[in-house]
Amino acid sequence: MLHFKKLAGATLAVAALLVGTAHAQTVLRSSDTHPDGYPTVEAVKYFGDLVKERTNGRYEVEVYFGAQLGQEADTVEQVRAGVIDLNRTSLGPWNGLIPETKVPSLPYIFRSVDHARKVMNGPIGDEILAAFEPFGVVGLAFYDGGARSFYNSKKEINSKDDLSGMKFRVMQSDIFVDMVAALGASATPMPYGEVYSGIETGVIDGAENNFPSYDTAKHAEVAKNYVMDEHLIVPEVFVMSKVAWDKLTPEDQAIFRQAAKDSVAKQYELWDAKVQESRDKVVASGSKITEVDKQPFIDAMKPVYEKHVTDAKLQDLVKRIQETQ
Ligand code: GTR
Repeated sequence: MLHFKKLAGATLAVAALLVGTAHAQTVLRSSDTHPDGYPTVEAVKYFGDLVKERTNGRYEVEVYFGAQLGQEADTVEQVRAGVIDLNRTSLGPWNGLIPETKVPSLPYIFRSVDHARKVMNGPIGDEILAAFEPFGVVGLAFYDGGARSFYNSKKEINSKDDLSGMKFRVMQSDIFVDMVAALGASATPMPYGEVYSGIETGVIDGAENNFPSYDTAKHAEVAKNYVMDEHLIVPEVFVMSKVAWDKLTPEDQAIFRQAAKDSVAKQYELWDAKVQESRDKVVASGSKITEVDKQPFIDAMKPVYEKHVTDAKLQDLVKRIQETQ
């Protein structure tokens, strides 16, 4: 009897091991600079849920939010090297590497957030996602990053000329440096995580971002003047390291691609709610939001386009985006 029990126990243990092997689970690490609960973080978690469900638990995704794996510019290198498996960033940090990513990062390239969604979630977006592949990453999806506007700790901005001589933090991309210069101000590229103290200590007068970032990174505490010039609508991008991607079967690759596409609608829904929530929150805590005539801002961007839209391929991309209704 004792012998039988032992045998049964051993059989069970072996069976458990086999089941365990059949469901061998790979946990993929994904980076995000934003805190837990932010729409991009939640959209990637949702992607992870879909992947887990559709691969019967063989793959799981863990989101390292709040820049736990580093600032965006560093995580771009890490995902290319396969140190991290997945990454959600702005398109900005990719500009120096992948020419096609420069086009949706141009000031006033999109007429509205809806226009941006239409382009980035359609064939042009897919074309730009495909441009990542030669650089060691697979572009999976674009999320909405809303419109970015300037904010500062010094004064209310009522016209383009009010920006003259002021110092603003930008993301690490030449386009944004040139954009700020074209407006008569000066740009300091620096990591997102340093912006709060940069404003607080007066190293910079302000920065530029959408309402959810202005709110959750607490920039609204130190820079109360927000002007609705909406100079950029830079998409967010979700990518996978080619190192991790190449380990997937073609069937699993299809599951990952589809799950990423399926997470887009979720992100849009969360994003819209967050923009409203953050805007209400910053107003309640004393931020002053001013409207401004955007035309002088738009007119000032000609030299930025001339400098960065240099070859026929990028010119054609600009044209097709502008023509998208
Ligand atoms: C946010 C974006 C982040 C990061 C940040 C920044 O809007 O979601 O990924 O790029 O801006 O300004 O660095």
